[in-house]
Amino acid sequence: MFADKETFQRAFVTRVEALCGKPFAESTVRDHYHVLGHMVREHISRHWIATNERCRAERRKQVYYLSIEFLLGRLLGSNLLNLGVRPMVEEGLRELGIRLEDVEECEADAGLGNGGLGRLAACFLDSLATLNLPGHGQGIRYKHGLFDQKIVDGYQVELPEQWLRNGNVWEIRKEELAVEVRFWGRVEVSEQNGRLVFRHVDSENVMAVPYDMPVIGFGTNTVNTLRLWSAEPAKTFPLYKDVMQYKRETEAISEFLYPDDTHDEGKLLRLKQQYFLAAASLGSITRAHRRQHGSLRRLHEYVAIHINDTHPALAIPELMRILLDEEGMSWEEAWHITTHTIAYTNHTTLAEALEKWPIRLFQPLLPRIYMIVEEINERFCRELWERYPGDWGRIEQMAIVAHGMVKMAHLAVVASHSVNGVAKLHTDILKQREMRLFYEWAPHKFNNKTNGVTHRRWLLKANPELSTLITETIGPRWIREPEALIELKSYASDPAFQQALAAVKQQRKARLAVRIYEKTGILVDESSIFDVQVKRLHAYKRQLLNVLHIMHLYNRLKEDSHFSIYPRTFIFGAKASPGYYYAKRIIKLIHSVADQVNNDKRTNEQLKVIFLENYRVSLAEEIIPAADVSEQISTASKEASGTGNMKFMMNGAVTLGTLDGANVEIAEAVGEENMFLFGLTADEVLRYYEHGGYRAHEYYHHDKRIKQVVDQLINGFFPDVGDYFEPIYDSLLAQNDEYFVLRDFAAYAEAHERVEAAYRDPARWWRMSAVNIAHSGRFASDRTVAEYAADIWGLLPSGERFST
Ligand code: DL6
Repeated sequence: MFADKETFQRAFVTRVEALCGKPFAESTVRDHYHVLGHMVREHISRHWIATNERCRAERRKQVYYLSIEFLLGRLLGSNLLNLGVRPMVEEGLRELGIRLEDVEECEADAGLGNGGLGRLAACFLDSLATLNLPGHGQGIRYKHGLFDQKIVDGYQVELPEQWLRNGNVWEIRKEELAVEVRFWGRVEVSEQNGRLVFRHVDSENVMAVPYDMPVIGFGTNTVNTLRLWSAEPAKTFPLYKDVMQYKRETEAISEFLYPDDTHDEGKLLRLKQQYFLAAASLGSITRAHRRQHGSLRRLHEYVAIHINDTHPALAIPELMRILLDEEGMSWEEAWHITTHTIAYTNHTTLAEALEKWPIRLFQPLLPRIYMIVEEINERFCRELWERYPGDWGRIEQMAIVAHGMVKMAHLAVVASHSVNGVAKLHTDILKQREMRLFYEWAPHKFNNKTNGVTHRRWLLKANPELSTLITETIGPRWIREPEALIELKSYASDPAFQQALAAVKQQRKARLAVRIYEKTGILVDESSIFDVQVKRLHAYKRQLLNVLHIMHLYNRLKEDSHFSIYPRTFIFGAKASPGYYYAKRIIKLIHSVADQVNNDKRTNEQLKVIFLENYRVSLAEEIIPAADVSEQISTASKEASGTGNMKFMMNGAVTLGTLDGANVEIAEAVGEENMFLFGLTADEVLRYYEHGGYRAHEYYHHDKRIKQVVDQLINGFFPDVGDYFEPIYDSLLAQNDEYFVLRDFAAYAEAHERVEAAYRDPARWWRMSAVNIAHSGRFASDRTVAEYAADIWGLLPSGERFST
């Protein structure tokens, strides 16, 4: 049906009428979206079935990537692109009077994630299929993804997200493959033939129903599966509970991504979600394996299970439970299989993000699982005792269960054969600091896999203008082999190429300017420098540093009539977690500064501040291609890797950043002269944390620029906010500026001056931009996934690649 334009058009029109029950002339753009989605699904169904059969027939090893988040975004455009039919469909629709762009806009973003971790999972799925690797995602089919953000008077308001409102054309419900998941109850222990037998009784059961979505590779016949689990009432209701309450509690498990966990009820729900994902995934993985191989004795030879951060770490005791209680294996055999199957990625060193569960919640909810965790802990502590006799301190620090808590990262390290960080610096920090004792205990487990992003979505799809220019310049090889982008380097100083690159950027800036006007009513200068910081709102990411610097520019423009700057448009996009009140205050601050700056005649021709609400994947695809400057300004040592930094460089933005996360490797690749680096290094920051010596007050008192902007937070400069910014002020002074905003302020301001000087020199600027694109191939997720496959999972590719 996608063989050629005419066949496509005929099939499309016939299906619109058949599926929508109305004449083609009366069909709506939503009808077109649904029909096109169905056509894609129908088209790939043969390959989808064949991929599964091939894996079975060839008895190949497969990886299951368990993740609490999959931030997929929209799928129609990327599916058409991966099938190689997008231009043909676009033209076919155009002739029928339909704009593909409008059809794509109909699709809700599948926002089943919060930020980098979830988007990384989505990039990995794309790369796995494209590399013909048998790799499947397993996650939760949240009814509501990450909240929709509305800004009201500058304040964030959260609304429930509704991605399933109009159905999901990509999914297939597979009720027959449901898995029963057990909570609560108690464990009965008996003895049979000299063995202890454990039975989980009086449990409250939940049905995990899978919805499968195809993951289509680019130019291949591989179609992998993303399986999302939905929680539904089991066939047998608990007798002791009100039926409606049971139904509500059950459905709540897959209702929201990240329920508020500031109280016990929310914590319990999160823990339920985590076990639900682990048990449903393991149930289906082991069932399929048993069916094919008769037992689970060689599971680790055919199956790799990757846990994306610690959220799915309950897969460890769940696999042990299956092997011990259902398969009747000895502890030693079960442990061997489990530890050779599971691998773990750490995505953060932030203490507050390292998960711990109180035993008082864990044990009653998951009684058998808790017993297994305790046993793992006891055996591990015994091993440590033999290795480090008498070193109680060390054992206490490494224990999995301690001080009334279950420490999920410890469990994940102990039971995995591989532990990886997501950028060189991050892995080094894990090894030398956060997980030093574990590294000393088992150095062979630790390895680095620097993140990557799929250049198909983030360049080929998001930026067709730049993609065309690249292909015209170096040919199409980069599409298959992103590292071939390096060939662009020889054009970096070529005036004709630079001019074309500048023209492409201009085109995208103009398009974003229109979007900004539509969304905010604010006109921005398309020839100004588009300086962008889009990412989750978090203190360590330092949106505050950016906004304080804007306040400083404003102050200077106001005070010194001779001072002028190259016009700048500062663009922000960020969601703050609903319970993260400090972050919400920063959002309000950005809006207050924007109001001041954008409405002041003295400044608003040189300075504009834009906040684009509801930042999400589809919005990122519009913003990133239009960026000149990519703000990656986290406190060094805090950002595990970052992936936005990679998407921006791929689109020719130049990074203004600290030597943090993958910025370090970007700098190694492009050379420091092709970035604007500033600020404390990770070593310096960590030294301050360890030895003290930083006094924010000194920076406040000695730099009058700093004093002025910090005072403005509380001195009535923003008249309508009362004392709303006082906690920000206090974080900088009373709490001694944990993220070194004031310490890095001067260096940041100076780096901005370097940005301006470079931008005023177009030959230099466009060379920098081109060099960044040329080196971005190394940061494609195809490279990352190939490394995971070879070093961690032991997977081999199979399937065909087509010429595209
Ligand atoms: O690895 C993906 C992504 C990294 O690029 C970010 O640097 C890191 O912050 C993020 N980690 C998380 C986990 N929780 N926290 N914070 O989202 O992972």
